[in-house]
Amino acid sequence: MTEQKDTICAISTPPGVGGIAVIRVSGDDAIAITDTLWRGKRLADAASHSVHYGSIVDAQGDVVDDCVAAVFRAPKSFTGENVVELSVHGSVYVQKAVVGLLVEAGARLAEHGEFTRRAFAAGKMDLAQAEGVADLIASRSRAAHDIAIKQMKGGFSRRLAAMHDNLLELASLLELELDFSEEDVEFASRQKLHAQAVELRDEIHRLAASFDSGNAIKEGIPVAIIGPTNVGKSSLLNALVGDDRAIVSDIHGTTRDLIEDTVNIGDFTFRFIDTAGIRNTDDRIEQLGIDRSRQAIGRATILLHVIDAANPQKADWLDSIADNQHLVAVINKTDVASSQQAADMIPAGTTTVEVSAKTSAGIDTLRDTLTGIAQSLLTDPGDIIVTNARHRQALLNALLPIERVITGLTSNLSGDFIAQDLREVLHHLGSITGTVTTTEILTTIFSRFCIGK
Ligand SMILES: Nc1nc2c(ncn2[C@@H]2O[C@H](COP(=O)(O)OP(=O)(O)OP(=O)(O)O)[C@@H](O)[C@H]2O)c(=O)[nH]1
Ligand SMILES: [Mg+2]
Repeated sequence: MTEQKDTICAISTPPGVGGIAVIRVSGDDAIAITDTLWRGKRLADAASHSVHYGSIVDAQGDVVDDCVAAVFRAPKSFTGENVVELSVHGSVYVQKAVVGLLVEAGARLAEHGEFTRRAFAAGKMDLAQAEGVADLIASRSRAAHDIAIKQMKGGFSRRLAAMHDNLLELASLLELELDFSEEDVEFASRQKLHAQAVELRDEIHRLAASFDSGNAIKEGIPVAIIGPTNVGKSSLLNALVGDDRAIVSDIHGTTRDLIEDTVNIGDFTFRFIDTAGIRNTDDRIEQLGIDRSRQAIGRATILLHVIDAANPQKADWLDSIADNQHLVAVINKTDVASSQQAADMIPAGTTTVEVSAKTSAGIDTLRDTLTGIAQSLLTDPGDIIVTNARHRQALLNALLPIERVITGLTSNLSGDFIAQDLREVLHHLGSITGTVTTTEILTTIFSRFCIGK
């Protein structure tokens, strides 16, 4: 794979006006190109990792802005190439003018994620770490940030490397067995190899399964607010997000469609989904809304089952809840009615919170209950959690051949067949960190990054 080595430039700070904007230049000629529009101490003479005050001038020699240039020389830079970072005043005009001058001087506008792609090509980080950088930039909560920074710092990559080593050891033990097969000597006990393969399979399985929680933490944990009409679901959404997000009225069937809002509580981002009240209806539009409510049940990590204390009713959808979903019964309107009758209808063992969406009584307790559940999604806070769909797919792809390895070892299959399956496992795990990859895969991954990253 050949990576282009031309010099690229881009505005690395967000679009719009700010106090300062950073323009990044990277490539063999980054320093020489910047020097052509630089007035101040020649950057070509500057040491690596040094900062300089000077001006940017246009073709006529007129000053566009005063700025600070930071110089990083290859290979000790983010991309491994010569890099100049210009901190200019954050005017949109200045930012565009400086980029325009850099392009006139021979740089090219960077594509999405091109700086990080070059860092990957230079071996500064592997693919999983590069994706961690993107997740870190996108993180909105402490929990999402913690997972991203662990990935960026190589936590996941180290775990994969350990698995890679174990697989190689398995393969080499099998090869030994093959080399001496004529002599009828068994070098590695198949039982031991089997135990090792099972351990690897369980690890791959655990990592793949952690995606559901990981993705929920990254994107916002989906919490569906479900119940009959008029129980106060929309009022509860408004109380939880602290805003008049959904229309509230005493008319049954007010909410017709899913209404979502995202809010941070504690270390987590939650995505609340208010739904149409479930009841029998002849109204076609309302029925379409109720169908969506039932679909929302299937997609939620947490279900808030809202019950009206003054008018508790049985729910027909409780049976459809999956094992990995968390149910919380929320008895609402406790400001006007006793919760006793409602509590009697809730299946034993269900987490129950009594609230009044109207007065906000109990809402803090409900928030605590939600963060408690979110915390439990991180089974072991120190453990690796997969948040990237590409990584999960690669892990699932690796599960099939590792299962074949296990069956092969129990059924005394010849070592060379097993070794072939082992290689396939290695291939899929390697695709996560990018030891095996193609230009198309790289282009797809980095196109999701922002320009200037
Ligand atoms: N007293 C009291 N009234 C409440 C409370 N919560 C909601 N209400 C009232 O109950 C009625 C229904 O509230 P909504 O939030 O619209 O109920 P909903 O479950 O979203 O109803 P649908 O959208 O029709 O399914 C409104 O008149 C609210 O003011 C509460 O805690 N106490
Ligand atoms: Mg409603």
